[in-house]
Amino acid sequence: MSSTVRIIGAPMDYGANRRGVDMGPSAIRYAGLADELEGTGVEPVDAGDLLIPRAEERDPDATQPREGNAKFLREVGDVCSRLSEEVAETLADGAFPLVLGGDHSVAIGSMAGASRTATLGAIWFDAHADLNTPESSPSGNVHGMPLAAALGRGAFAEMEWANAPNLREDAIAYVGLRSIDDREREWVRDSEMTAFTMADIDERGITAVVEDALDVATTGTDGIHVSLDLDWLDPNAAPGVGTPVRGGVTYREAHSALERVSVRNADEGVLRSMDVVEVNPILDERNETATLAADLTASAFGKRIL
Ligand code: EXY
Ligand code: MN
Ligand code: MN
Ligand code: MN
Repeated sequence: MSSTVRIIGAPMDYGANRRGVDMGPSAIRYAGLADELEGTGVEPVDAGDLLIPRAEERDPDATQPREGNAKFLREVGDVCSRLSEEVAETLADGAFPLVLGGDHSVAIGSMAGASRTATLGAIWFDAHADLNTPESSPSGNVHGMPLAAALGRGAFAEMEWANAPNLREDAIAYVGLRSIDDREREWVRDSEMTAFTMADIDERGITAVVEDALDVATTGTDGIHVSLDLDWLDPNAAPGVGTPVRGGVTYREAHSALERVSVRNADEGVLRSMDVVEVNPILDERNETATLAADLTASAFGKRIL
């Protein structure tokens, strides 16, 4: 892994149903992300934020389902196309792209950029499956669709900007899944992806599950994308998210998971890109979810107690 970590802010909330997630990048920076990263020995370089017009400045009709059943899909496409360029350029420069969301639809851009010139696996730390298509989505919110977009499913098959060209479906692992729509359940079961639910974590422990997820994501790939949705954690630990789901991983389990990622990365250099998403400061308590996001990110880069 490169020792330069380029922080790319993507303050986008077009894909979420609750406003405020566009403040995520600022909140995570204020929580001390750069210092935390520096403490692990990497060199953080802040590339600033992508310029993203507020939703109110865009077509008011876009708040209504459009293009199938997806709100603001054109706007998400514009942001993700630019983000994909940034990520690809960061990798070409020999640096590591760390994307701060924003709602989870930013991952469409992260993975498109990270898979341009390399075969990519992914670990999806999330309560949700994020596998809806514009056709299946119950909400029309694109943050419930990034994996379907990256894999070119449903209407996304026609949207080149959304597809992650060398993302391997059989190298995608969910960790901590616990909220899934009926169609998504069928699709996850029929897919080549591997799903570790909260029940697997209860039964086997977080360490064993994350090791298996790392095996899945690194097999047959050049590197992995880690997507960290803060609603993966239990709302007790991470209250500042738009779609909280009870029964998530604890504060300590989350640290342990990202520490496993960093150990494997130190041994094998497996990390290629990462995004940290869904932090909503309006819903947070004293910036604690953003602080946790910064801390967990540092854990992925090797932060240790001793
Ligand atoms: N499955 C639901 C939907 O598609 O509307 C909820 C998705 C929430 C997605 C959050 C960010 O991970
Ligand atoms: Mn450059
Ligand atoms: Mn998500
Ligand atoms: Mn989620």
